[in-house]
Amino acid sequence: MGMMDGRKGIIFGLANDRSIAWGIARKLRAEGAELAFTYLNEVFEKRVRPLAQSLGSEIILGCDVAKDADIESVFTEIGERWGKLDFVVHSVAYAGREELRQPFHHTSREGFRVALDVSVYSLVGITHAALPLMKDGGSVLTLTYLGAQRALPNYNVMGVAKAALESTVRYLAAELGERGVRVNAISAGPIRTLAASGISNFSEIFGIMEQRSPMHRSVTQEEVGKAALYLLSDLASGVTGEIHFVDTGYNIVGL
Ligand code: NAD
Ligand code: 0WE
Repeated sequence: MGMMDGRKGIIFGLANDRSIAWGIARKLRAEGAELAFTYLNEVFEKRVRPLAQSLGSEIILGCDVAKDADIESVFTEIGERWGKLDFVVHSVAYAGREELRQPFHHTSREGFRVALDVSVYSLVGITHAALPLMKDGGSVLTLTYLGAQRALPNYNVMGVAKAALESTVRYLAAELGERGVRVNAISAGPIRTLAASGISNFSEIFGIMEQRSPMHRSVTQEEVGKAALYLLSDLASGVTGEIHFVDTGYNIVGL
């Protein structure tokens, strides 16, 4: 008897077995959820398809979240195959490599636009498209980072995007509560994933987590998965609009 038996959901943002989305997917599947996955393009498809299949998934679709038509066709397909949807996991973010390297005041208009389009607007577009399928209510979850609330070195336009994402969570939650659709975010501590690779001072960031966080260690994909299970399941039936930190307590300390 799983906590998610009979529940169907779609996960955006699986890239490989280090993705936060993978930690979430495994937990949801272990509790009986039926999962659909999307991947960005053929490069990602090669990794995503076998992972998704290993969790018994049959719906594995391409979707560039910067394209309205892609989002639309994903939910048309889900509608035809499942006819309903219980949850959505949005685990997608992107900013141009340059924007995370240069000083923040160098951010280009196009770099700003792309970061907010892919990392923030996508949650609006996806939630809108999912709504008609969430007939018995539903739960939407996204991933954010402390850089939304504090100015952190190099996070730059992604911090601005995450601030907008957290606000988007509140506006969606306020509006969709009466339809029984909850919208929340997990603010995860730093985790070594594809999106974290190529960030020059990542080892330093890990060292700081180990030194300064109340639990003196970093978080794991599995720990984010467990919190996601809570927010996506009936356990969190009274929780919406929340930014829930899963960061070994780092956000609460000052020094
Ligand atoms: P990841 O690289 O495994 O996942 C990011 C995903 O975004 C990839 O699957 C990529 O294909 C997808 N993506 C990028 N542009 C896209 C587009 N246009 N259309 C569709 N998909 C697109 O890395 P991750 O660390 O698991 O990131 C997942 C989420 O977690 C992101 O929102 C990230 O900001 C957030 N997060 C990460 C950390 C961390 O330290 N790794 C901490 C807090 C929050
Ligand atoms: O949200 C993120 C990463 C998001 C991300 C990462 C990349 C790297 C590759 C978005 N876009 C890109 N574009 C690329 O070209 N995190 C929370 C992980 C992260 O990223 C940082 C961090 C941390 C932590 C960037 C600078 C400083 C710290």
